Amino acid sequence: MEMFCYQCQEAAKGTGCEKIGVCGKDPQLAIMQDMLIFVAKGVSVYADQLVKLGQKNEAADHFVWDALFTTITNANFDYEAVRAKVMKGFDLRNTLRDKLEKQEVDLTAIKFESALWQAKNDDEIDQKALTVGVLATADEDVRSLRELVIYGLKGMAAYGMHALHLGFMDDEIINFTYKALVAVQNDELSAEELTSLVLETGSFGVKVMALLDKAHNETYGSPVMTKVNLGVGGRPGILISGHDLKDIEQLLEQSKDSGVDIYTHSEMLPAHYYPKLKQYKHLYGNYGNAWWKQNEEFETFNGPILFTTNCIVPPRRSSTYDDRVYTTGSSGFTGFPHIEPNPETGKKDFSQIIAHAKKCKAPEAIEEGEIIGGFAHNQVIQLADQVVDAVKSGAISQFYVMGGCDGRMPSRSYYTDFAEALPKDAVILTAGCAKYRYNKLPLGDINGIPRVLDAGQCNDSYSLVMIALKLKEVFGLEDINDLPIAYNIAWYEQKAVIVLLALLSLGVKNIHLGPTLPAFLSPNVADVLVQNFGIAPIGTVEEDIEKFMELINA
Ligand code: SF4
Ligand code: SF3
Repeated sequence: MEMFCYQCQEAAKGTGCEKIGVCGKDPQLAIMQDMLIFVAKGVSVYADQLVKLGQKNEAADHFVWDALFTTITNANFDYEAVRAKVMKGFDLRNTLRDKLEKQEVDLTAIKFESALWQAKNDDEIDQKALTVGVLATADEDVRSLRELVIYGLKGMAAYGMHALHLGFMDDEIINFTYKALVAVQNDELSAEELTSLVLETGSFGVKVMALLDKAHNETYGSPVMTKVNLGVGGRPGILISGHDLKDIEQLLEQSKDSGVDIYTHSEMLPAHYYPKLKQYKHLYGNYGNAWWKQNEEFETFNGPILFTTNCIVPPRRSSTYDDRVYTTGSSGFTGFPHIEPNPETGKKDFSQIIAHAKKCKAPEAIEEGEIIGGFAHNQVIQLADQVVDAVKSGAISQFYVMGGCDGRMPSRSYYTDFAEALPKDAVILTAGCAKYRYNKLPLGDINGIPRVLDAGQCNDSYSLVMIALKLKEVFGLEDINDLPIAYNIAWYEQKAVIVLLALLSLGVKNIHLGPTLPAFLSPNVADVLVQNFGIAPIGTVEEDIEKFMELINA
């Protein structure tokens, strides 16, 4: 075994990648990512001590969230960049320890390896990295619970970083991140204690999504119903992918008089729904589909592409676009130029990408027409009367929350078939790139309400919860599970893990999860989720619709 990773839905053979990642991550990179998590745990040990003394450390906040975010599936494939972060982390960890020692804090009880291990030379880092991964925890149930927490924290960190880029921070969330990263190293915690840590992680997932929702809404206005062009214009374009709205804002501002159009890709589509972003006339449309089709779609785009976060797919050898891809934030890929913010102003300079675009041909059309979205909580609550009337009259009989991630497994055609097979009086509530499986289908509307209501990015699953809570209030129900809403979630990477844990912490039951259950759930941990929350794998479309109908009518 040259590496071991089982954090995403495409884990090899449904158990884990051992030779090379299905995502393209090679063993050298995989092992260095394990080391980055190890050092983030070490930094957290001392940052947690500082929190107990009431002392905030912004360098630790940024480092730990960035380390978690960097290791999310398909975010960063740049070995040297990851290694540089590891080195920076060890320095930071030692600085934090010195800081505590200077205050004469007794650190003798700290025995965690991540907090104490020191490299004598650079080679030792690579040697040590081989021993600190997932399999360092021998017991499969403890490993499963620890990793479930860590993957939730990765998703939480990603959302936290986006909020932080907009100047929004909640110390409670970062302090929990430290506490949890210490707890997953503690051999004295029982399985019950780790299980409650999993649920606590979910409750902080709700908090971080609420924080990001506030950051987006207060900075860019609340999303409104918007039609987004799928076609192309005659000017050169820049395609921007990922989730970071601060990045697209800066790109739009810097390119507004440049003769270049900006197109969104995959999870950046919801940028069109925000009033302050949609006012830029050169925010032209959305190009392509979910992340996994990028190998083909980037060829025909013709212009430069900017990744602000996951999901990057390594270009094929025959690719003709690999010299026009850029990364920023926690994302990276060896050979792609990486745009760093100015250390003093925090601003990013995208002029290199804009100049690059001017030399390129306009994109080639791969689709035409429009799609509609922008149904985040404020917009839906404005339509509440219309929605409630439709439910009361029986025009809408049920809602299906189908948020999450898309992926390349052929079995994901299930989600397209499921959307098509739903009764015509059912409405789909979606968020995340999972939507690309059905957001272009001609599913029509019910009394003017589209049958696919897209709230936005995966973090906007928070909006779906707000909508459910509003309906619960309007209908005077005690329990969110009494609503005619079923949850059929698609997952791929760790942001979907925090979304799932957030839903569980809110008491949502009977979620169907697919296209496969996570490899990191041991049989016993999976059983706890089944027994306590009714989590189930997907089956066939017909069986599942029947099961959901029974639940809704119960
Ligand atoms: Fe395999 Fe997924 Fe890990 Fe990549 S992220 S190595 S595909 S389990
Ligand atoms: Fe998609 Fe990668 Fe998860 Fe934000 S872009 S949802 S998979």
